[in-house]
Amino acid sequence: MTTPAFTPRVFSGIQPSGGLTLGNYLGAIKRFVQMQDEAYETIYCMVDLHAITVWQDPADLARNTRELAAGFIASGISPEKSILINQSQVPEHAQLGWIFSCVARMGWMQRMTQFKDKAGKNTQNVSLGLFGYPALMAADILIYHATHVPVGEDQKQHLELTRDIATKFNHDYGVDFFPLTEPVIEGAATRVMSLRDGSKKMSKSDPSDASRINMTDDADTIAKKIRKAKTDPDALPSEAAGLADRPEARNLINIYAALAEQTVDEVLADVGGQQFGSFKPQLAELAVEKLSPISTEMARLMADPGEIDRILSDGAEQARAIAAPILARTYEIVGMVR
Ligand code: AQP
Repeated sequence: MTTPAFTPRVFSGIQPSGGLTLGNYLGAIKRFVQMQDEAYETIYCMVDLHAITVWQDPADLARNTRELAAGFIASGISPEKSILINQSQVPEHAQLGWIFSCVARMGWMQRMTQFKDKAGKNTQNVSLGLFGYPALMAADILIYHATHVPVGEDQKQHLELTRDIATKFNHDYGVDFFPLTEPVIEGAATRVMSLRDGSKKMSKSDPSDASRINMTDDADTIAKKIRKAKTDPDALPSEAAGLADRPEARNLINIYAALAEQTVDEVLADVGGQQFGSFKPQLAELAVEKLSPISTEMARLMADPGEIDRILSDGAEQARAIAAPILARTYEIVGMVR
């Protein structure tokens, strides 16, 4: 339970480790936009320090950070309503991250499935940062005493770890200082799957570009990727239960439902009985209708990178006004001489 004394505050971030995908948009950004109009302070972040846990070409990292900021704004996040930052401009994230690295236990980190997925068989050769990433993620959230974090399903375990770190810190130091943050995992597409393999998450770093829809894809590319998306030979069912053993069909229906802001049952009431040959063009049309205004606006914003940098610099100043006193109090609790 979140202690009521904490200001309702939302924090969430996305890595500038490639271009934005439809998965990031439906799983995270759409909810970010809604929450900025609810009763929360909202802070949204390009988590560039997380991105370098795997190799990033410096020029690409800078470009992807600005493009991600453009994607946030083009999707409806307003710098007037939300604080928009890149993580490295607010050094308090990394400072609290170190303290949390000393609170988190090796055994906790070893259970993180995202590390296992990303490291694969290569555990000895990946960066130490990739292993420690969830402690920094906990710091990203708790440096603002954030009470709510909208995320896709894949981040649920990291949010549980964030609560474990807050609990252990509060317990070890005998304080009630960090809130137990609530994950917000909602909507029809909390886990958008690869278009090539319904058992794998759609991901910006998947080597196959055909596996994902990028927010910068043009209409023809979107239509082509959807046309080629893996499916099965059966017609679509009329009820959600009929999707149970059909991951690719379920994924395309979930994407349609999330884009159309309908429930899966509402979508199936319309398209149940159709073959993919007739459903896919409808999905492509809807995806282009929803995404092309965003990609057009992203391109417009990217033409003025100085303006994006100004927004991020203003955001960092506002963010530090919240983060610095929380870090100062943390140091005091821990016993650091100031
Ligand atoms: N496929 C997805 N479905 C639903 N939500 C998703 N998110 C990511 N992929 C999907 C949500 O987007 C937010 C930001 O994720 P991230 O970029 O910080 O890290 P990630 O989850 O590792 O995303 P990627 O695209 O898979 O990045 P790479 O390839 O660099 O690892 C999170 O809220 C996440 O849940």
